Amino acid sequence: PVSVKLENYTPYPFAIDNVSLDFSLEPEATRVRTRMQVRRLGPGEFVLDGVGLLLNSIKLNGDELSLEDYERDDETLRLRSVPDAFTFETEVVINPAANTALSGLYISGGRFCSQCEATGFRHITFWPDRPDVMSRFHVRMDADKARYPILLSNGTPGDSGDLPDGRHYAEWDDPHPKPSYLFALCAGDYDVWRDSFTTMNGDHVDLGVYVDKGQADRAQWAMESLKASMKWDEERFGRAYDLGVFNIVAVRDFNFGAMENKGLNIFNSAYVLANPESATDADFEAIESIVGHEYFHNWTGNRITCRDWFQLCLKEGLTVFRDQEFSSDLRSRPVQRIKDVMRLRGRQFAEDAGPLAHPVRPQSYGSIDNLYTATVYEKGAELIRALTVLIGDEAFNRGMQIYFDEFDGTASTIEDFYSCFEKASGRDLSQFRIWYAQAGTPEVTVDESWDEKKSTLTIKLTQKTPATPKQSEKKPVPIPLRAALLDGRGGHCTADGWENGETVIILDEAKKKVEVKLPEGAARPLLSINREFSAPVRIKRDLGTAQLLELASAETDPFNIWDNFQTLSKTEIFRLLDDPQSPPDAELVRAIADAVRHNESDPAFAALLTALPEIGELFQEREPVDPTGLNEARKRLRHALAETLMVDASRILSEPTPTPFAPNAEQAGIRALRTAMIGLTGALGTQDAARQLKSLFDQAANMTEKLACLRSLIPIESMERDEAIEAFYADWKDNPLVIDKWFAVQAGQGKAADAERLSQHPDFDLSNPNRVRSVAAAFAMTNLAEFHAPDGSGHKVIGDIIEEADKRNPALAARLLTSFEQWKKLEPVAKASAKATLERLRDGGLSKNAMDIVARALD
Ligand code: B3K
Ligand code: ZN
Repeated sequence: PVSVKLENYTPYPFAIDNVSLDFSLEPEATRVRTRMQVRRLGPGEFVLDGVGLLLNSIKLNGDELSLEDYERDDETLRLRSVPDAFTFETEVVINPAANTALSGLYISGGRFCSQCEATGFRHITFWPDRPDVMSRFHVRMDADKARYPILLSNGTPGDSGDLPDGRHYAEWDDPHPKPSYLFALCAGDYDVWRDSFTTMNGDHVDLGVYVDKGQADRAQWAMESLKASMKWDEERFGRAYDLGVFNIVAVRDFNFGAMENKGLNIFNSAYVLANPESATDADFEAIESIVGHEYFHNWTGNRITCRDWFQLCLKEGLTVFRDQEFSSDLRSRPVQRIKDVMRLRGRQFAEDAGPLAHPVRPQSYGSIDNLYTATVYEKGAELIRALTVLIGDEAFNRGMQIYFDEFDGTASTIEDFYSCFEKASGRDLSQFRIWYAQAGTPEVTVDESWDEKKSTLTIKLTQKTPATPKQSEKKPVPIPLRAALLDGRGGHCTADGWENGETVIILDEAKKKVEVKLPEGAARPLLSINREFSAPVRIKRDLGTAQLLELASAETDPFNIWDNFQTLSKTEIFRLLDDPQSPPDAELVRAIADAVRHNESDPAFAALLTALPEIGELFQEREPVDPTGLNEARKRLRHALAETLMVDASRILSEPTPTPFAPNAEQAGIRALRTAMIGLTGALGTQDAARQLKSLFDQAANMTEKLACLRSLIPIESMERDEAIEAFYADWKDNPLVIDKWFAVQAGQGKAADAERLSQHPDFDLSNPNRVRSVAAAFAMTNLAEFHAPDGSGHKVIGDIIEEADKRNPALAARLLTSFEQWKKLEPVAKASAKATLERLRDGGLSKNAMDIVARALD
């Protein structure tokens, strides 16, 4: 497979200052006329991207070109010689109704919508489809007025009016130069939830959330989230919105979460629509965070965009960092941090440890769609966070302002971005940038010794990044570790250079020794390290259970309190795996239960304490790994925890759930603890538990608890389970987002046969990514023991779905294929089955996107 290389970047030799697009919308034959003003910047041919376009005409300075004037292949249009300044016009015809890949202009629910990042625009018209060509877009479209009464594009509306034959037209103008990947068009019949916002500069902005007919009230939370985002970016980063209109359109068929098109964000309806009856707290939280994320892109992504796709983390890592901060400010910072780290460890650490590992800024890629990874997003965000620890908040904030001032209106690079923080901090950050070039998760070993006589604690730190594909040699990176000296009584010990007993240790060499002198006669302090998870590393510390329990009770950082229990649980699960006859450690179980009780006043945090590490995380610590055995071991520990907490669970669940429902953090926290108790009840696995869960299911006043009951019931074979599955479907069959959840809980908790059965269900729909993911991703990415079952049944069912999905939607299939990323670690039987499945897929013929993943996985 051919790959694109960062080192081959060359600037585009032309500027296109202005472009007019004229769409005549028809589902099967949309005519697109493009007229651009072109100006030469340097030597080179005039080459445009264009894929699947039926070309009607080309004009240069008004003159029609003939076949010998240009060259065309499947992907480009090339003119060898052109004047230094000219007008270029094309007319093409495209077929949105046949666009099942959902990239470019397509139809969802009978309405037109578009998705252009990264390379969708070339499916709409001929254009230099690369992020460093920025133009002012003027859009005109016409369509049948009855079927498509609302016509939307980027920027602000201009002229509109009626046309003969029941058609009408509208114009949109976007004054901000932008790359083609931010272009958007939507046309159809929608209901709108409207509101407005006044910026800190006093500018009025009309806001609209466009949804399916009859669902306007379900757009309210997205609107609240949008206004909160606009306000937060003003307060935290001094960034105001820059157009008179901001619209969000919800579509059912969408390849990922949402898209930050200038002034016209397009969202997967799963991240827009919510009401108290049908949405869970996780839904409300995700909507808030994704609306924020896309809005924050207006400054980090749109006004300052990427020079090329290698710089993707420049907008994505930074914008994830911004949305995490937004959620932390709106909700609970420690709880947010724990959730972000769970996601990082579950997805990014796994990616970093397998055949798909790549640097946050890679040197090459095979298929750009496959670069939208946990590494670019989540590790990219962690690097920004580590930077804030390294240079301090003040220098970081100054650096951000320099970035906004200096690079506004440009297509930038990681080097540009870091130059701002070098200016702000006065430090050389070249070593920090190694983080961007090196794949793999650094492992930090922490070794302490205490010299009683000298009252000195010696901390020995070493770092090592494991080899990753095509990168065997690794350099040390600067690792900022927040640290504290704990006194064991809930406070800190003071020492030289440790203000309030806290400091940041920068481990920037392979080895480092830190000596901490405490006052004479001081008792040995306990070391708390990587507080708040200040650096995205794995910490290795040779501490026994007793020492870890002591540390957990002395901790003052909520993140580390949680993390100590994670470490303890991990060790215990591995012990149970190796010794299947031995009972779970009663002392550990009691300690977790006590911590849960102790933190009941912060129920969201207490709920997280009940969560044992997921199989996906445990996977990373063993090779070869036996997922079935791991799952059994984990279940035994969970069962013991459930028994210990049952009295508490009964008490907590007998209290009334908060009413009236509000999606705020406070109520969500209470429901999170209730949900955790529902989960533990399910972990008992008895018929009695099934009866209890069914009665909670019947009474549940909100979707969070109802779904938790259903999820917990699924693994317990019982009449109650079957009734709940049926009742839930009957109640919600007309709401596709809720039915997605119904599919997902069954696939996520069931066997391969269940996933197979669900994929044959009449409501399973290969052309809808949400529905496909609700079975395939829920099974393959959250139900690892069943997916990797040694008989190969899990691999087969997912392989079959991927094979079918790939024929229509390569981006979707490629994403699902990443579920195989850990196959090389599997025990021999499951490993052979995974390999055979990948080979079968490869040999059967795959799309370029899917082949890119399979080839790298098998390499
Ligand atoms: N920028 C888009 C992701 C586009 C994915 C293209 N394959 C959404 C986001 O990250 O905000
Ligand atoms: Zn993004």
